[in-house]
Amino acid sequence: MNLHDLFAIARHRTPDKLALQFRTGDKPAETFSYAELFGAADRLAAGLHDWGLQKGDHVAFYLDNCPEFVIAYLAVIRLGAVMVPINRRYRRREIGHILTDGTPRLLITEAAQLPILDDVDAEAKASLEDILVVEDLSEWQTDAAEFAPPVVEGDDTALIMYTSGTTGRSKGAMISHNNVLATMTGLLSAWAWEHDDVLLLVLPLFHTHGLVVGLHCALAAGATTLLRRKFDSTETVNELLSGESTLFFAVPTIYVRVVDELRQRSEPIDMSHMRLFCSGSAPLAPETLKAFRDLTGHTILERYGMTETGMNLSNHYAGPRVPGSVGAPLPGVAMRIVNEQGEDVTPGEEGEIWLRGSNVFSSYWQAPEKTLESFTRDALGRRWFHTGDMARQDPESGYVTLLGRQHDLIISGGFNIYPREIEETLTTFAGVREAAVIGAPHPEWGEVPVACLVVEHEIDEDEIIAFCKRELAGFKAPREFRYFDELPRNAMGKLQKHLIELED
Ligand code: MCA
Ligand code: AMP
Repeated sequence: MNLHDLFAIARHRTPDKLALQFRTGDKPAETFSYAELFGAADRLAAGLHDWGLQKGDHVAFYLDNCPEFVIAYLAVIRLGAVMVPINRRYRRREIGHILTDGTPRLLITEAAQLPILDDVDAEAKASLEDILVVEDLSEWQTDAAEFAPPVVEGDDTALIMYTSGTTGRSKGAMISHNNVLATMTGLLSAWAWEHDDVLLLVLPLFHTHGLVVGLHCALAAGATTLLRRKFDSTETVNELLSGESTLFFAVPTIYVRVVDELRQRSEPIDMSHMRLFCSGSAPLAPETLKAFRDLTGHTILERYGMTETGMNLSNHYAGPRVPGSVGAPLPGVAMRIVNEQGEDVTPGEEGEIWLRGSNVFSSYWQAPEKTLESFTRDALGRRWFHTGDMARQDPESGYVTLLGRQHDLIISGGFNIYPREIEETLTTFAGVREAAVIGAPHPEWGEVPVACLVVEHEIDEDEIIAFCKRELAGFKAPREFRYFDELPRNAMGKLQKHLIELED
């Protein structure tokens, strides 16, 4: 079974139903029925096939949310080709790495992003044979009447998603059709998706949260997606109050902003038409959950996922929804919590989460050693994926509380920041001898990067910030700089970040 086999159910059962409505700013909404959306995808698949796109080829997407993103994605996976999404906030260095490592033949983007791509080193773009600019999408589409898509199996790769670069360079997690199907079927049942659900989707489609948890589940359920180019707190609250949607998924930063916006409203807040609000990708502060409940009457359902594994744990839809907890394993997900020796801890004790299930990816693209160190085989030969997330499971309820991460990772507004990558960038700036980047708590973003520097002479902070923003996504630029005579290191010379004191 592949993803299209599942989408085909709604496509053929409810061809005239609204599959996708897209709106940005004041422009009129664009709408696509199931027949129109999949018809457009078929025509593009036929055109891409004529261009020479083969099963297994990689296609990079550098796009904000738009209908063309969805159409192109459906076309690419229809051909058994692989989407390699790139975070739209990424810049020269990050884009260069993904293009170099991911070797896409084709890149799909918007005309407005071409200058950013021009800034990327030519060697990084060596594998690219063409760029599809979505404004010209119709020129790439051909008649699909005679088009016969190749056989795509469940084990074929659908996505390569770049993530977790604890070494400074992110790696591509190869996600198969079966992996995505496992997450979708788990969520469709656990969250009681229905065909008359209407999802307001403001999360970016280049990450699992927006793409798999949002778009895929909606298409598989035969539901409607109200896709927005980006999140805007005023527009989102207006839409949530308008009564059109039933589902809303977001990261905690978005809920913090929605709470602020709701507090400024004088009109009555009626969200009785909403069926479910979910949060994930970063810890939802219990205060945010409570404030949102006081304002709307809805208790946000928190869940826990990962790019490599899709969705893992969730609070139960029918309750209880426990503040600060990510709930219990979703259907089909097996979990262990283990100590440093890889032995199961006694329930209630802290340990690392290990997972297995059809949702778990098989390997990292061209990184066999990283793959090997990310899994452990048990006595029965079953592979368990090491999440790096520390947790404790309540012995009675089975609910899990996440306690932090083993690896050096900052999560800001739901985007991952690998300190090593910023450190490497900072030390190429004239005058910076050493750099350590650590996460500082922040009420809106959750965490923000703070740079601890050893400098050879005074540096201009505005200049170093501008330098970082040219090389990397803006959200990775340090929010603060602290200066040290030396950074704490152990006898082996390894940086001891936990010994760095941020207090003045
Ligand atoms: C934008 N900025 C940020 C972030 N986003 N700073 C810190 N952290 C961020 N996440 C900065 C920009 O650099 C810019 O500053 C300024 O904010 C305004 O940028 P803008 O693009 O207008 O920001 P925004 O649209 O308000 O974005 C905030 C956001 C966005 C909507 C919360 O960050 C977002 O969509 N986050 C969701 C990410 C997500 O979907 N994560 C799921 C991945 P300057 O101009 O100075 O540069 S995790 C996943 O998929 C796993 C599987 C899971 O469990 O879900
Ligand atoms: P990513 O690598 O972008 O897929 O991010 C996955 C990581 O996000 C996980 O390993 C967790 O550390 C974190 N994460 C996801 N959901 C939650 C949550 N509900 N609470 C806390 N952390 C989360």
